[in-house]
Amino acid sequence: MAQDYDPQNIFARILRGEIPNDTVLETEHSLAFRDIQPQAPEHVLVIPKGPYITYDQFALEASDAEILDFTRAIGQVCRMLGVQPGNGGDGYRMIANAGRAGVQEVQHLHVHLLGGRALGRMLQPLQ
Ligand code: DGP
Repeated sequence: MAQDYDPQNIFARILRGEIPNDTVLETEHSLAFRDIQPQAPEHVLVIPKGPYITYDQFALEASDAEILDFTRAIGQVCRMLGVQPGNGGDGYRMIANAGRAGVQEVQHLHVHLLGGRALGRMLQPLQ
């Protein structure tokens, strides 16, 4: 069963301006801001402004304009942070946690962009 979007989640409140944030980029359909608990020197969250919870839901239900804007915003933030490989950047990791198994804490779609240090392997291999 699809999960209901909770308009009181913390990122919805950020989007309404009820909670301050350290904005990196704002576009028509997306907002990028620094994570409050950074796990790397560069740790930015990119979120769509629409009420989407997970990436799969966004990918299947968002408008073309929202998907284009969100995708371009992610690319732009990588360039702004200078983490894109080549041109001086050393690389980054993009993570979208979803649901219980993905350990998603905030129930509004967000992509983590992490960089500025060696990030190690993604996950431990299965035994
Ligand atoms: P996730 O596990 O993918 O749902 O990660 C949620 C992230 O959101 C976590 O890295 C901390 C961040 N976060 C939680 N509350 C706030 C907040 O009020 N402001 C900002 N900037 N980040 C937050």
